Amino acid sequence: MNMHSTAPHAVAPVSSAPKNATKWSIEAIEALFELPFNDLVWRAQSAHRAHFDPNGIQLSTLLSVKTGGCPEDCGYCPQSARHPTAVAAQAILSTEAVLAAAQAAKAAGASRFCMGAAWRSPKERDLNAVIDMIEGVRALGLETCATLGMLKPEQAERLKQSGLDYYNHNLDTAREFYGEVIHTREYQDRLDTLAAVREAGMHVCCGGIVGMGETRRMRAGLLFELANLDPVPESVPINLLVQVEGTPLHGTEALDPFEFVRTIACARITMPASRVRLSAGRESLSDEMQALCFLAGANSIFYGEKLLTTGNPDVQRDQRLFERLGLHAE
Ligand code: SAM
Ligand code: DTB
Ligand code: SF4
Repeated sequence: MNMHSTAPHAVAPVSSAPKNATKWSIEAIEALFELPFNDLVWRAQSAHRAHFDPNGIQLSTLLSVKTGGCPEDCGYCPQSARHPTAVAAQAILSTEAVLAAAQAAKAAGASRFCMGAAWRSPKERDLNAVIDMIEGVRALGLETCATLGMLKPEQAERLKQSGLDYYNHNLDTAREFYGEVIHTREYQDRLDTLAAVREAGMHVCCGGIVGMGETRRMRAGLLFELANLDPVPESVPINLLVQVEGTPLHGTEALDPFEFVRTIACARITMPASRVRLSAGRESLSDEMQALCFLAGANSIFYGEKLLTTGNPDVQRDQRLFERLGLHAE
């Protein structure tokens, strides 16, 4: 078994961004959710096989380059300065520290390195520092991704010029539920950032979180928003809420694990050519549950023992899982 990617790390031109031939309605997505589980997973697996190697999983490693002290109030997030969590605010990391982590991620087999910062949006000085990191990570032969908060068109343009391949900015949830989770920025602000990223010519990584107390219709509503972005995001992270003490969403009733698998399957069917990433929350999932998620069309994971501030399965556990399931990194 080889976690080391053999595929070249060149990123496909943006003109290849998937267009969705099907315009999905919320009702049509809800109807998918309501299918018998076996029928749903079969449809998802069929869509998956039409577009991807069914046993290939893309590996992205995350690093928090600026942790905590965030002015936003996202109800799920341990990094908000407004929530009494154990996460302390830290200064931005040095480029050297970031490159050491990127080198280690590459050696462990990751193909993409994602840098996250707890900002509402980057200031001029922040952006200059991150650009230095991006150039260094790219020089190591890794794909680059960043998630830095809201961007203005000129900031997106500068990131693109520095060689940033992907920008992650999530819609997080359905429009109708959004206002219950986040009060410091609007849904439209997120759409504006996504438009700026697209306009600058970068690949879009955009997904959301489930298990925040939303209804099934709202899960369908999130996928509706994502699948109707034009072009569709190349990368779609589906996060299962990691409940952190001190955050407003700590104590939310846990989602039925099969409903999580259904969400992955619906993402795969509605965005058949996109990478669907089994994202936060993997540490709490059994190997069997993860196998179901891969069967339902997930073909990317966050790889490495930490997400931004919370835990993730360690490399040995993932290597063993890949071995047991005959999966390979790509
Ligand atoms: N501060 C930037 C922003 O929010 O735009 C970038 C980093 S932010 C931590 C990136 C994403 O992580 C959020 O949009 C959310 O989807 C996800 N996230 C944060 N905390 C989470 C949690 N406890 N469980 C699951 N996903 C989480
Ligand atoms: C995404 O959709 N999930 C990642 C990444 N994009 C930046 C972040 C998950 C964060 C989980 C909570 C934490 O570790 O702080
Ligand atoms: Fe800040 Fe991002 Fe966390 Fe929201 S999700 S509080 S913007 S770090």
